[in-house]
Amino acid sequence: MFEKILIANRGEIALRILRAAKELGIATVAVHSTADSEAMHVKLADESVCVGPPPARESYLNIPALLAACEITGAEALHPGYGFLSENARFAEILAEHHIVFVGPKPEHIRLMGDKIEAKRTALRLGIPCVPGSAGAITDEAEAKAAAKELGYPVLIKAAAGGGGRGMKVSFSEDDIASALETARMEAKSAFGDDSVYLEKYLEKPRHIEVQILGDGRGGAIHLGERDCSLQRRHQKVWEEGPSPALNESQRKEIGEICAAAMRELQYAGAGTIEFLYEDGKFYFIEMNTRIQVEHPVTEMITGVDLVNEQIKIAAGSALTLTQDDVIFNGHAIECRINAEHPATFRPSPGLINYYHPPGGLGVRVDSAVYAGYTIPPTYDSLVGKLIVHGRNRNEALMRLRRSLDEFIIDGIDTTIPLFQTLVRNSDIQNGLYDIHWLEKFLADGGMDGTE
Ligand code: MV4
Repeated sequence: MFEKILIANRGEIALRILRAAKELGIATVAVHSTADSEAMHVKLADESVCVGPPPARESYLNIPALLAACEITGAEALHPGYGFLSENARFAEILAEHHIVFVGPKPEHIRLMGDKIEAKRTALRLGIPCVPGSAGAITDEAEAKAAAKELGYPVLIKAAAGGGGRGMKVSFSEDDIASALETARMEAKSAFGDDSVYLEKYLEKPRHIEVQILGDGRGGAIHLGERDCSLQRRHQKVWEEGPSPALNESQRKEIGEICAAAMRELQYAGAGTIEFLYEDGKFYFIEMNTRIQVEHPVTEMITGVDLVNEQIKIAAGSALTLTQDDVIFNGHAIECRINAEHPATFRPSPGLINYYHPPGGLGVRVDSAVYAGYTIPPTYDSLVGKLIVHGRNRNEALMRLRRSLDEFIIDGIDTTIPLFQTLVRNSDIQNGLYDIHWLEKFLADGGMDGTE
């Protein structure tokens, strides 16, 4: 096992990684920008290194500074968390060249899944069901028209370098496909520097369901069930839960086993998430994330498996010690992403937290790096913390969520807690009846009016 690990991240995920490292007896190195000198991850780490000024590009994304921090402290491994450099294949290669272990998949798999056309081609080859679409990149209008005619409208044009919804355009008929293609290419070029696009049948009312997997890089792989992340706003997940209210036991087992078998074939190493759209009882692969995700605690609560601990052991070269039969699904978990934003307008609200009182009790987990007296800088994302509740069934989890939200006090800034207090009392949410458009419709219909 490693003796020392560097955590190339900030906020709640830096703390999450620190906790896993400490439990494994590994010394921790925090890195931080000058905006984060007072951050909790810096206070809790054994050592810390300042890697640059506030902009992420000059600090948390500053590869030479991170290499120097490893060198100075003697860290043998680096955990990237999520965001920042977590899905940068070149960074993983550079670390390897410097004999530092990247806690994550092989660079070839990061690169493969970063190209959405290649990812889909691979998924098809591995027997994962995909959204019907063009076989590869679409280069001109004639090709787009032919593919769309074959699929039937509406179709969706997506950026090969995309993900997260940027560079996506729906086309409803032959009349608008040329302009959709043009716009998608332009957006893809400016967002990713790559104007390659592909085409898919547009699914109108799907849910977003993702399968958590772990692979050991030598042909061992298991799945840890699914999370339903349909409740989102502007491609930002808001509420995640597992198991999905839409699936039954046999569907869960079937899609999980397909994913695990694919990862064994790929010899995938580390934690990964295979994302699907789910509509009318069928799964459609859209992309794969090759990192630990924000919502990983949902899976930890229902399986009892420490995913970050597993990531570190795999990176150190261990074979998986868990078998599929060791993964026992227990009850239901819900995560709410609490942001420093106004609950109705979503206007960012950085600033000083005067008073902080997190909820507790049975089945309640709070992953956060804030404290009373801490000032949230305006520089990074607005996640203040995650409230995760667990119950023996979905109803118990909902009851626990309701009372935890009512207990949670964060004074001095606006947070999205009131949004969740409204959602947990909504009958569609209580009945699990929602798709990827539900939350935006709810907000547009004035669901949070009166909170302004
Ligand atoms: C789709 C889709 C409908 N049909 N693909 C958005 C982000 C990107 N990762 C994939 N996305 C979508 N792909 C087809 N063929 C609808 C979306 C989509 C979406 C997906 C998941 C969660 C929220 C979403 C919100 C809007 C659109």
